[in-house]
Amino acid sequence: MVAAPGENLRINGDRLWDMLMDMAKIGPGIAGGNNRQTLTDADGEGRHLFKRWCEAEGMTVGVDRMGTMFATRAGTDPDALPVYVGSHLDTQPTGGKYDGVLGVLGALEVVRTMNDLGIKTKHPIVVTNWANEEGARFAPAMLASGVFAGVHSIDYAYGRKDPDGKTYGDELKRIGWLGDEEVGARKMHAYFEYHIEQGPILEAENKQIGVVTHCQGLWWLEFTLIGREAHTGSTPMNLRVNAGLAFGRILEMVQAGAMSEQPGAVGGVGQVFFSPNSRNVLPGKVVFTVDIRTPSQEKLDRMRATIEKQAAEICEPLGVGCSVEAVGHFDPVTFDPVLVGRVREAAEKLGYSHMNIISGAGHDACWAAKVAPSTMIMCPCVGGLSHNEAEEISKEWAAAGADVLFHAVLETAEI
Ligand code: HGY
Ligand code: MN
Ligand code: MN
Ligand code: MN
Repeated sequence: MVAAPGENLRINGDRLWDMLMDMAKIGPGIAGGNNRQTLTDADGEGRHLFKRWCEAEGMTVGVDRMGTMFATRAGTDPDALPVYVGSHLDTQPTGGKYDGVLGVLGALEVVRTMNDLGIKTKHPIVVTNWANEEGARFAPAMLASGVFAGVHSIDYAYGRKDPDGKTYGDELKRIGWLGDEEVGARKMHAYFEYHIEQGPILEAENKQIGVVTHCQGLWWLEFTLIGREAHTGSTPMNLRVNAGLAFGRILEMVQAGAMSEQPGAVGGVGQVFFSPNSRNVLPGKVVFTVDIRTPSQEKLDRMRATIEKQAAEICEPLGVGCSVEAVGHFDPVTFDPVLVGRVREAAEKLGYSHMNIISGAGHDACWAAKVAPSTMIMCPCVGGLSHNEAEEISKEWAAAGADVLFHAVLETAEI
């Protein structure tokens, strides 16, 4: 039965939910979420499950030299560039079940629905699982899509180290997902990414769909502070070279800086390493990453300059050495207005409440937008919570966004 893309065409929400719950069983966390970090054995297991599901739908699965997976559903015009639809299966160490996963499996559900309905598209459809989106184990985030877009070299990527000193390149080989495709050789007609909002706006505004027009820009600034290891009990306060104190003051400064740039700016620290990290030793070295983000290019660059200047002013009187390296960055992104329009039209055609939204989190779509017309679709998440094992969405929200994805992709891939 070949169906035309009428108003009533919907994906199979129960099947999508079952896929999400089956994938969530791989790399379980300790509090109901997931720990399926990039290039761990659990990531490898999730990749195999995804590959099996794609091949069962008649798709062919290619893998590139960064480990990104591309599952292709053939189109009727072999010369037509494919429509890519993807996100990521890797998670934070205490991640939720839906961040990234909803986009990859939502894309697969779109293909399953096309197969159910006997729909043939002119452009092929490529369901994509980008490697290392999270940047939790190997910084920066969106590493593989960054190499794909020509932002990072593959040698830089292969050399990135996790906290145990293991390299991306070695771990990719170890789990057996080093592919043979040249990274970035593939050309895209368009790129769609479906993702949970990871913020509170859609739920608070009681909207089912986020029509994502932009993504805010980001800097990840990795500071290394050098103090002097000393006894916390016998070292007088005036003789301390206290890198831990400098860290605390810089953290307070980042907070105040972000608050001074309201509305629409965030800043904070999620990761810090004290060395030797012993209760009764003043740290000789403190390494931490400042994460700042805002949709405004001007604010983003001002915040970076201010933080670096004031960090040096904090460290100098304490005698603490201070160096900084930018380990992650992208400028604010504007998504493709034609594709954004198709998302909005699909939501309207399907009768879903919707609103324009700027993405607070970074996504592979931010780098895809450098090489092809790209956009995103968002669904709400409970309490706006994400990067937390308690991350939650409803089956209805998941299905509504996938319905919109289905129609926007169908419109772009052409029947
Ligand atoms: O950091 C981010 O925004 C994404 O979750 N990697
Ligand atoms: Mn994500
Ligand atoms: Mn994430
Ligand atoms: Mn820039």
